[in-house]
Order: sequence, then C-alpha cells, then structure tokens
Amino acid sequence: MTKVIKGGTIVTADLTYEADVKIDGDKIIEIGPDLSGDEVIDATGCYIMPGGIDPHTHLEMPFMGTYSTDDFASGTRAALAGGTTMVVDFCLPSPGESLLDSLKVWDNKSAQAACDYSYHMAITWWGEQVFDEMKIITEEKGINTFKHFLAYKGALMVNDDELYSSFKRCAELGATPLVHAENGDVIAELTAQLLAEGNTGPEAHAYSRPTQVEGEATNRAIMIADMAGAPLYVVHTSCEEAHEAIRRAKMQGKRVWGEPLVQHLVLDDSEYSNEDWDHAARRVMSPPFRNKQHQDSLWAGLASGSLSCVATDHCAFTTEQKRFGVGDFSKIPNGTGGLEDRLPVLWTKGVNTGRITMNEFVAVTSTNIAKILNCYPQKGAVLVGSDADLVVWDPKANKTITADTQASAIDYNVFEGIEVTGLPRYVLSRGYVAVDNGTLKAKEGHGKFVARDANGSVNTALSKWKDLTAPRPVERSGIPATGV
Ligand code: DUC
Ligand code: ZN
Ligand code: ZN
Ligand code: ZN
Repeated sequence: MTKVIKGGTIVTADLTYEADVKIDGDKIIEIGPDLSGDEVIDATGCYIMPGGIDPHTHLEMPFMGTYSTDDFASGTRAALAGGTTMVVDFCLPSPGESLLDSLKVWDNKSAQAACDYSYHMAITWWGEQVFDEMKIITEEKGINTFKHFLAYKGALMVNDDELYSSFKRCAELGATPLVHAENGDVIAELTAQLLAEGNTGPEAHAYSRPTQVEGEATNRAIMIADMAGAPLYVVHTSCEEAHEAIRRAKMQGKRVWGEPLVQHLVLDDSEYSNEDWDHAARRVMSPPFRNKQHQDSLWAGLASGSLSCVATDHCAFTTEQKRFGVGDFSKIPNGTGGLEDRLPVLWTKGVNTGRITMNEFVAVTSTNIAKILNCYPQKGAVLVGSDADLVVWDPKANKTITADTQASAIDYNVFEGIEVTGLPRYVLSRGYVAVDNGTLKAKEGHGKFVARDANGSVNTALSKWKDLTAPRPVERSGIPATGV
C-alpha cells in the first residue's frame, strides 16, 4: 500500500518547491512531479514539511511531590494533533538511582506513545556507577545526550565538580551534554528571602529567578564544557543574558546551541501579575516568563541563527496540582504545556509576522534538532529514505486556542484565547495518518524508540590551544557536519 501526497509545496530547512511525495510503509520512497499511488492525500494549497520534533518534554515525570499529568499517551496525542511527530523526553533517575534502572521505568511509560520518541538521560548525581553506566547508555541504549540541572538545589542540582566530571565523560563518549542553566544556590537564597518577607504568591516565583541567575549559569556551563572539551546544548534559553553568552561562544568557535521555548517567545512576565492566583500559578515554570525585550532577543536569535531550536519543555500540571503552592510559591509545581500548540503558535507569531521565514521555521522546529541530536536524516527531512514523518500544513486554517478542545489531559491552556492561522491538515507518523483532514486518529503504542548514536570525538575546547592568537590546527577530526 503506497500513499502519495499530491498538489502541495514542499518546505524544508533550505528549499521551497512544488512536488509530490510518495510513501511506502514507514518511508518516503520518491519525490517528484505527477506521482501516483494506492491512496492520495490532497495537499492542494498546503505546505508539506518534516514533522515537528520537540527536543524537550517531561511526560509523567515525578517532580515537586507529584507527577506531570500528561503521560506518553496524552502527551503524544497532543504532539500529533499539533504536527509534532517525535518527542525527546527526559529519563530522570533520582539522586542515587541507577541510570539503567531509570531507563526501564521510562521504557514502561513510553510503551503508550503514539508518535516516535527518544530520551535524554539526566545526570542528577555523580559517582563511579554513573560514570560506568554512561558508557552503556551511549554505546548500547541509543542515547547520546545527558542533561544536567544547575537549579533545584537539594533535589536534582549538580555542583560544578560533578558537572565538570560528567562533561568530561560526555566528551570521551562523543555524547552531548545538556544544561538547565539557572544558579540554584542564588535561587535558594532569593526564595528564602522572599518568603521571609511575606511574598508568597506566584509573582514572587519570577522575582526568585531573575535573568542574571540564568546568564551566570549559562556562561559557567559554557566555560566548563569548553574546559572539558565537550559541546553544549542549553535548554530553555529565556533571556538576553543567556543568549549573549551563547552568541559569544558561537563566535569564538565553540559548538554551543540554545533552545528557546515557544512559551518564552510569546508569553511575557505580565502573566504573573494577573490577580487571579490560578492564572498566574498555571504559568509558573523555570525559567519564568520574561519581558518583551528578552522576547525580541530570542526572536532575533532564531532569525540570525544564534539560537537553534524551539521546544516546549512540556511539563503539564492541573490546576489542582498547582494549588499545592497556595501560601508558598516555591511549592507550585514548575511547568507549562505547549506540545499541541508549538507549531501553530510559532507559525502565527513568527512566520505570519515576518519574524522568521518558513524555511527557518522548519529548521528550528525539526531539522536543526534532528542534526544536533544525531537522528538526521531519518528524522527532520523530506528526503527519499527518510521516515515518513510529515505534516501537510494549511496556512489558511485558523482557530482560537482553548483547553476545551485540546488533547492534553490538563484543565487549562497557557495560550488560551490566542488566535492561530496555520494548522496541520494531515499528520503522518512513519506513514500512519495520525491527523486525517483535521481529525486526530492517534494510535496508542504506534510510537517507536529512535536510537541516536554518539557523535564521535567532538572536541570544541579552544582553551586547549592556550594562546588564541597563535596559529591553530586547521583539522578537527570526527566533527559531525551539523552546520547549525
Ligand atoms: N522547568 C519546569 O518549569 N518544569 C520542569 C523542569 C524545569 O526545568
Ligand atoms: Zn529545565
Ligand atoms: Zn485566567
Ligand atoms: Zn525541562
């Protein structure tokens, strides 16, 4: 049984052209004019793009005394409904727990996935066992990315000595470290001070995490990665201070990538002064929403290429869960949703306004992510041989976002009331039509794990050359040609 997507315009990270796409089973088998097949999918007036990849989700994650409510079933339904065909979730061992044991827990959860998925492994503690297991994770389990928290002191946070050790291990293994860059020590001090002064409401969450804590931690992680000889992926870059550190690192030739969230691009810190406690608490996440200047900086980064990917950090809690923090903002579970809305909101606020081009849209929502995480061109591409993870995008379709109709299992939506123009008409997940002329037909358990090999001996440590003005070696072997 072959399928042909006919009459559309293919939009990739670097090209826009008219052609049909033929699919056999899981794969794209032909691209060209006037193709025929057993089944026709009408793309008249639409763009055919690689399915979105969300590089940053937390599905059914144990966190702050509860579990995030969207699991792999509802989370991947939401993903597909919005044109995202792959998610990369964080496998999160508790401090002291074996990485391999934690992986088994995640494999159980992800059995429900309706779209393809992969994992980052979190390093929440350090020791010989972690050192040894990182090799097995990289070489046998298809995970080439390790996440580190510089925030959440006393829980998930690692110290600089642990960070340096883990980054060095990543460099040895050809893996890429990820960092949640906020200074957890300073946040703990500010939180205690705010609570002592009687600032207990959700707005104080933002005061406890100013942009400086993110700028400092981002720069620190970049310098430590450089000394360790590792590349670095900075998750949820939300402010100019962090963006500046990433820009500078890139200009110096360091292989560093920044990932803004669609929430930070579109929603600002005025949300926290809403007098409705629930409204503000539902938007509590870390880093918090920022002001318009920071949003402008993030948009400029996407256009110029100094920021590489747009994610959601989808970590959805119900209003009831958010109310754990009534009387103490530090107990509000941190996290917001966005899986279903990432592509329509970014298209509406980015492409339709001229802030980014359609090709840049594809790059930052799919192709760059697949390249950096090393699953390109299986994912993130419209090429013969690539997985048939495709979106037929109707740029004229519109709706008003509302929780009433969302696939996510929570009872609100942080984008409630925003009008979007540009929605998926069809979404194909490895050839399976998961959105059919606008109707969601996600199939629980259809999703498969995407193994991602190590990148090889990536070494970006400029500091190894000591004198930056001296002639430098030109050849750097084993560097993947990511170009992003
Ligand atoms: N930030 C959040 O808001 N939620 C999950 C974890 C994180 O870093
Ligand atoms: Zn984080
Ligand atoms: Zn409200
Ligand atoms: Zn996260």
